[in-house]
Amino acid sequence: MAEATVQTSTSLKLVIANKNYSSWSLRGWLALKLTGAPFEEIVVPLRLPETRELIMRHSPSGKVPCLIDGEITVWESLAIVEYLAEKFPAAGLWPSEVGARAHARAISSEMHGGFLMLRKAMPMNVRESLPGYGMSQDGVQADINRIESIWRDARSRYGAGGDFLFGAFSAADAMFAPVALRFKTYGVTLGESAAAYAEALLAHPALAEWVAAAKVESWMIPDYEKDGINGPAAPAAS
Ligand SMILES: N[C@@H](CCC(=O)N[C@@H](CS)C(=O)NCC(=O)O)C(=O)O
Repeated sequence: MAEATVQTSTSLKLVIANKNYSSWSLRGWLALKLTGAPFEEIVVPLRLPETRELIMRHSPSGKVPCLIDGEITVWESLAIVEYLAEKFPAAGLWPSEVGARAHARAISSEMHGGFLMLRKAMPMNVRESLPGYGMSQDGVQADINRIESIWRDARSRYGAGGDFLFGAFSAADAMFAPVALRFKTYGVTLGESAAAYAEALLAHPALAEWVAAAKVESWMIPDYEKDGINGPAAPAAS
């Protein structure tokens, strides 16, 4: 069995990969959850011989997430967010105030295109606890510092109305949610403000639902497990 579906009576379908490992899937899924619309979930596990063929049945890029709304197919997580924001304006995926909205889009784009060192060194692995792993790679701390600064800045400028970057949970939080999961898995130490925000993200019911589902998946990708990623940094030579 390689493709799992959860059926609902809806024209919306979201193709995603393993919940334990697929951070981009999580972003699209959270955005869709935020709309409150029912959808059919199609899960294609990564790194199996049939993975590419199964994804290509739905997504022309060969990557997930991919949203299918009747005749319309949208791939790329940020494009999915924009499509959903247009289709479900009442869901408030982006902040309503123009400056906050521009800021939310800027940091979401920064997440989408950046933090390559962090993403490579600390692959998402929801069910694992690997404190210290991944920190040995150059550039990872710089990525963490920039993310902390993005979080602190948004929280202090726009976050007063709630626990999230722009107060209420928005698409920007969906974009950064996998980072909070990585910080938890790899035991990354955060400053007070970033730690409180990460905790709020992890406590969000939609994210908790994803995590619970990830934990009961049986697929295993060795490259993203303990022996496949860099271990804790060696002690500095004296
Ligand atoms: N830029 C894309 C990235 C999507 C992506 O890389 N998805 C991975 C899963 S996390 C994928 O589909 N990989 C296909 C494969 O490994 O065969 C987005 O924002 O959606």
